[in-house]
Amino acid sequence: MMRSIKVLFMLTLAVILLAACGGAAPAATEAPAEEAMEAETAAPAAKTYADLTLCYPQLGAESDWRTANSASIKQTAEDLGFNLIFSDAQQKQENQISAMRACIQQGVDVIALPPVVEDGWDAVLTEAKNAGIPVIIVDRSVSADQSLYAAHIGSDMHLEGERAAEEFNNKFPEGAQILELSGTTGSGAAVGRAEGFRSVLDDNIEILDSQTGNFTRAEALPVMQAFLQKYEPGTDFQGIFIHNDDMGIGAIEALKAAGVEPGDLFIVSVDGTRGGFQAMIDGWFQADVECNPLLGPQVAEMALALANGETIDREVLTNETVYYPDQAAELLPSRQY
Ligand code: GYE
Repeated sequence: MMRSIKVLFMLTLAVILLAACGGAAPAATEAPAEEAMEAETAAPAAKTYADLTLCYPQLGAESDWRTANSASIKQTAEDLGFNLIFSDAQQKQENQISAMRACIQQGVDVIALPPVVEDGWDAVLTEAKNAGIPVIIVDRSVSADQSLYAAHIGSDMHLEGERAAEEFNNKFPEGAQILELSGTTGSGAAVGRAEGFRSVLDDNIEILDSQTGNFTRAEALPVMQAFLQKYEPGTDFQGIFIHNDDMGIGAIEALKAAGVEPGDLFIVSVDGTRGGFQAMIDGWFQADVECNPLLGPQVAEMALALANGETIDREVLTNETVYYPDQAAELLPSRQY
């Protein structure tokens, strides 16, 4: 009896000791090691919007178009629940570049860049590429090699220019002289619109002068005033092609002050903002070529796809039209920007 108690005691002691010394350890550590191996080889779980950080180094706040574009990306971030790093470069490329560098430093998932001008992006795009951060070029284009960015989402600026030219061709079959108030020098929007315009404009329509108003109301006003010092409206020129509605609104101020009446000149603008619609209702613009700023949802969708390594379309163009004064009053209340 005594002996069997002793054996039992010894056995119990052995079990306790074994456990304490880690005798059971091999079995316990082997299992997690196997799991870890499996986790390494299995595909990582797909990212959702909750895991996504998107950097949007906005180029500025120069126009109603831009305000609507910023609002669209911010609203989309709120609706879908991704983390948005937003900045405003005040139309300065160097500010956009530093904002991008800060985002690269932070290791964001994707950068969506609306570039203020076309040239000068190679260095920072290469930095993003080397860091493994895909870049979507939004709105305006860049001249950098396509291998340096993932895709472009935006409008066909060349087509917008062509559409504007068609309005002048239809209005002036006998020819005319016109002025051009162009957008930011070197920007994809201004370059594309100017080229598209010239590629379709009839030979008998002469562009008497072209100056930039940098896409703002404030800068367009003195440019229009200077035009009016040089050229007599109606006599020297019959129309104006204006690269965006905000500059159009600035120009209207100068025209009003000079005693020009709505309809005296044939004015075609671009964007289709509420301000542009009002200018059509008031008789100042005879056509407004649409350029849609509400790109947030498309940008977000592509950013998530890129973050998950999916293949995407390299060029996504926005579907657009031309608006005329006869629809303006009816459509104005439903305009979102
Ligand atoms: O037309 C103008 C804005 O790049 C398409 O920029 C955009 C242009 C737009 O300032 O209003």
